[in-house]
Amino acid sequence: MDVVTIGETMVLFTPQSQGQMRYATNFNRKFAGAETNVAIGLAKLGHKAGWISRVGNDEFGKAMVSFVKGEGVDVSQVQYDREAPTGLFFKEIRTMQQFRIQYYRNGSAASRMSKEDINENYLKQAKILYISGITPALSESCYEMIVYAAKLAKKHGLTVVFDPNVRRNLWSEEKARKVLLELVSYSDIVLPSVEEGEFLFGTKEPEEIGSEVLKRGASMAVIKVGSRGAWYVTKDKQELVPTVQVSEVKDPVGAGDGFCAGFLSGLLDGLSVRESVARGNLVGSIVVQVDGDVEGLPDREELGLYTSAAEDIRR
Ligand code: KDG
Repeated sequence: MDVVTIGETMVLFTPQSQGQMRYATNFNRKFAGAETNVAIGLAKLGHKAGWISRVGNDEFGKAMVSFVKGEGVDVSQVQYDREAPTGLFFKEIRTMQQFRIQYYRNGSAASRMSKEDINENYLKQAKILYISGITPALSESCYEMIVYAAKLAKKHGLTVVFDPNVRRNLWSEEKARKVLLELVSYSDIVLPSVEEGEFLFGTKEPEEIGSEVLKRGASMAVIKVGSRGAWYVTKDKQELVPTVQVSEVKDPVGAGDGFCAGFLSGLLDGLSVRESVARGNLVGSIVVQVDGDVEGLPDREELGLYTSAAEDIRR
């Protein structure tokens, strides 16, 4: 396994109309969750990715596991929970610039995950553990599980990659900051957006965010600066890697996950940090041009196509 990830994936309902959700009567049903977005992105690029989670023993849970498996991700560590349902969320599209997320995930199957869901033998054969700041916000047992998994990963020499993914609707700011900073201290690579950097460290400057991350023991920070691209900061070097400009953003949700998949794919392929960040930028820019979190994630062949000729038409 190249990358193992742990987290909740939900059924995503997107209204077919724009405006307040109260007027929406028709929805598209998809699946999304930061961790599987990354795992699917990696699998589509030809890497081996595995997902640890719990889903409800319901129709949505079964469809979700089939979907994620169909995208090429190993789901052997996903448990069906008979006591709790699969979580849901809705993406309200007010305008093309304004999206609102409404969760229905309290008490979901995934929120009942605990240390017992982590199989040490499974985890230890991976190269990278990818975790996000969403999972510890789901419950106390999920928090304990993530800390346990990060420590196990360190013990077995995996690279721990952490995206803070601040979700203010899931917990208080105070608790979020405390736990996310704790998780930074267990990580080798931290991937915050500039807004998340400000939330954690009180500065908007990518260089300062990077140095705060490195001070806590990580070897690298990559700070996503929206349409400008991403800054990477290591002990020896730091620079901005500009991104490709897109003419139309259809759905910005999932861009950071696409970035992460592309970036980790680059590292797994042995590219330089700069080249890996550039691949992350490219994947993120493709994802935002398509509705849905995972539907725009490119496969390896397509990625070659995008890097060689943006206007190419295949007939
Ligand atoms: O990064 C995209 C995620 O935010 C979305 O898929 C939903 O996982 C999700 C969450 O918890 O917000």
